[in-house]
Amino acid sequence: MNIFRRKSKEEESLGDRLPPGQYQTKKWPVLHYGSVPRVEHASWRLTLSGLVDKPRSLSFDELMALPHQTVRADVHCVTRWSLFDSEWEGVPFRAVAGLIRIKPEARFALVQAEQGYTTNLSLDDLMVDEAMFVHRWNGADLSAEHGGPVRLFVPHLYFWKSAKWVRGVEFLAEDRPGFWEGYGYHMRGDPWKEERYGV
Ligand SMILES: Nc1nc2c(c(=O)[nH]1)N[C@H]1C(S)=C(S)[C@@H](COP(=O)(O)O)O[C@H]1N2
Ligand SMILES: [Mo]
Repeated sequence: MNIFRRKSKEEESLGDRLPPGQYQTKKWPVLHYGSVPRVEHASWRLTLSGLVDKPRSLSFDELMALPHQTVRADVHCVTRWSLFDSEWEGVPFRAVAGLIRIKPEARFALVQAEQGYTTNLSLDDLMVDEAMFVHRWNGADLSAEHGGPVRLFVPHLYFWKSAKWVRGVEFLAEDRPGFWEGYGYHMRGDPWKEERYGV
């Protein structure tokens, strides 16, 4: 039997903005493995390690001193919800990477978060304009539930790559699976190609 569901008028008007297999959610879900860690701004640090000339760690104030940007973007969770049109404010990944000398052989990163959550991305995916460390959403401080004080934000990939409660970036020559990738999620995770599972 061939079952399919016709798109509603509203879904059709979303046109090319909804990646294949996704639906739009109006309310922003909270989704993560484990409990919500409470991280104080004063004790938050971001550690840059691996293939760098000198490892370095940044305080929240040091992050705030870097140039900021606000990006209006859609995000897409692999569990099929997509949230459209919110405003994400933070510091471009590139601005943080500019503080250190990344060795030329580094091509990937393993991003580390509280409670052992990790996710892998290529440096090409992290160096795009919209990739950033986000600390505000729709004009308010990012809540703890959504990864505050600071989360990674890479909207062109499935949202599991946008690590909440981010703590570090390890620069690597070879790609290495993170938490979900180790359970079979895709190493890159492009929602437009439906890279949900597999390499
Ligand atoms: N540290 C951490 N970051 C995480 C996750 C997680 O379990 N732990 N889940 C990811 C997944 S699967 C999604 S969809 C988004 C959800 O972010 P939200 O709760 O702000 O919607 O966070 C991502 N970042
Ligand atoms: Mo997700």
